[in-house]
Amino acid sequence: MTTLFEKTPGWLDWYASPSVPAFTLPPGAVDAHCHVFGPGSEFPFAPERKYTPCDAGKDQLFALRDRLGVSRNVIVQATCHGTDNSAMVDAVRSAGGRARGVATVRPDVSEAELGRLHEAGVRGVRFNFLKRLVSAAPQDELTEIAQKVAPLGWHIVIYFEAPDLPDLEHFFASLPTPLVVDHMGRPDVSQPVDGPEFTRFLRFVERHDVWVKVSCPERLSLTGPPALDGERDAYRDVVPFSRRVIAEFPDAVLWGTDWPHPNLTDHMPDDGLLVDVIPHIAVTAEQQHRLLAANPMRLYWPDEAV
Ligand code: 0GY
Repeated sequence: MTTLFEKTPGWLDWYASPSVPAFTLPPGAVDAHCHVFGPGSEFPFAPERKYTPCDAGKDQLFALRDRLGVSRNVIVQATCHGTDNSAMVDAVRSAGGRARGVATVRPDVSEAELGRLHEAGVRGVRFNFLKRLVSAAPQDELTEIAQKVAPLGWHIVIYFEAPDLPDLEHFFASLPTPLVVDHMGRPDVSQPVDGPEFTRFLRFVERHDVWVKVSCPERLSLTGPPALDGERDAYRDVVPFSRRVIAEFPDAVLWGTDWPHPNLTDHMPDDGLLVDVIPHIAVTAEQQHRLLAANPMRLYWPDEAV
């Protein structure tokens, strides 16, 4: 039976014809944060989801990968699929070793299931603290999950907003795995880059030795994409934040497109433009190599680290 889903009203679909970036990605570049949505007819969206997206399947993701000049993907379970990881796992398995996955699991997940996910290429789980995306899971349940995945050498991806860090930091510090923060901990970029909120985040990164994705300028920006057609200097207000993280922690940063960009409401980014932000935030060839290739390879493909 084909399942038909109606998109959340106002849903913005991914950008159909992204430009070819002006910036050439270095060899072996990894898009370390992207998702697949369905397709819903094959991989139905979860009943508990907070949004219903458009379809954005593995073939479309791989086409984007090739168009941008990306070599590998890390596919992060999207909340619209709940704890059913089958669309993500199918995409990872189909990538012929060129993808890894980050799953969402329940505390009662079995060792056998974790073993299957590992064999498919999953290397982490995601804990999401955004109330608009998930119903809050009790911390003891998350701790149970963390204890189950730690022996596999997995990490935990944490997604939270900057004002919530003070309440969450103690819990994060208790987790027994490496941590990877989505979207720089979602700073408010109208605040100064050396203001108290972002400085607190950077000291958290330093204290706990966490990885940071310098992703999602399109989600964080207040100035938005370029106003002029043909202008490629996008999301300027986010640049100082990303640049500071990369300068302070060049060996702990990752980059990703966030394709197909769930829940954007004012515009859908041209993924080619997102690539063109990179030389503004990683300003030397050495920083670019670490951000795009050396760091993600060390975390997700340690046997092939470059
Ligand atoms: C992101 C951000 C968002 C959504 C999800 O899994 C998701 O639904 O990650 C968001 O709405 O901020 O990382 O893609």
